[in-house]
Amino acid sequence: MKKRFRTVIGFLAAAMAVAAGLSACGGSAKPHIATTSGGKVPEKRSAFTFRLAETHPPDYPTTLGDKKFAELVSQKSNGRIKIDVFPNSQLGEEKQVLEQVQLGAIEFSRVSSGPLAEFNKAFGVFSLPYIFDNAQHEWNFLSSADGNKLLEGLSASMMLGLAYYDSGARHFYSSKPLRSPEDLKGQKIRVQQNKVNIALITALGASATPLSYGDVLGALKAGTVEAAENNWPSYDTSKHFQAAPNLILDGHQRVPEVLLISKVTWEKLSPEDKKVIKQAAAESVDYQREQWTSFEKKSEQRMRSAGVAVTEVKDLKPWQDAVKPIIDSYREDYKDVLDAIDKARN
Ligand code: GTR
Repeated sequence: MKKRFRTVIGFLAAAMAVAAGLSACGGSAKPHIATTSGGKVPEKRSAFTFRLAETHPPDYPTTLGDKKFAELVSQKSNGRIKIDVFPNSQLGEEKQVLEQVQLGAIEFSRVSSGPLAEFNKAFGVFSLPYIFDNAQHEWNFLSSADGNKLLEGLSASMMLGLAYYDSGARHFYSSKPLRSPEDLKGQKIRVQQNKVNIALITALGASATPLSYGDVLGALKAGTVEAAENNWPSYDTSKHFQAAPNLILDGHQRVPEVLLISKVTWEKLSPEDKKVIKQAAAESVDYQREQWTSFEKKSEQRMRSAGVAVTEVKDLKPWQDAVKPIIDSYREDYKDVLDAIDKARN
């Protein structure tokens, strides 16, 4: 009887410890709990273990940025905070991951501003075509107070933006030859899931099919879409080039990547841990951008030697003219941020 009573008490104590641990670090974090068998908790054990969802493969530049971030968080917290990076969409496609992040079920993620725009409208500005002249212009804006304001604004969507990562420029590619904007007319083109993209494709006289990233290769192979668009590294690692081997270097968008944390998790962290996370995120950016630059070059080389038909665009004017109605129709909605982007021009 006595023994049974002790077991029940032991069980209750363990359950309370789990509950206390969970409430201290967010719903899905896995706290380490002292054993009741008298064993000591090794000093190096993490207090928190969080998950970070990533779409791309382990060697992709965003994943390398995530890993650098996780490593810096571990260092700065003396191993108290552990972040496990899950690449290859193991935790779901970006839209589903963002829903989980809002609930606090996934604590961290790196996503593209493209799908993020359906959760926080401000991020739709990055899907507008040709708003940045080049990478320098884009980064002038992203590193400015106005760029940071967008990250902070994610708080209204139950997340907090920690940093931007590089994603270069996006170009159209198709199973059919592409030499001018006219060639896109009538094609079914896969886009990242947001409204601005649908308007953009419509303005080009084509038909937009919003799909999750993971569904694009199958759709291109099956012919349910004929074309898509992305940067060199995604075109390469997703193997979209196998089904859509004609690429035109129109550079219609520069859609930054965002590293973010669930607001549910954020609010449970101490001020000291919040600082660690913010600093680690900021410090991981240079590394991610270096990885981006070298991977982008390698991907381009790989694609050219794989026999992709690449069309250079000498004059962007016909492209910019074709999509101008989009900018005009969204100018009011994004007035402040578009003004800030104009100001960030060199
Ligand atoms: C990539 C981006 C991914 C994903 C993908 C897409 O450039 O890094 O996160 O959003 O584009 O087109 O879905």
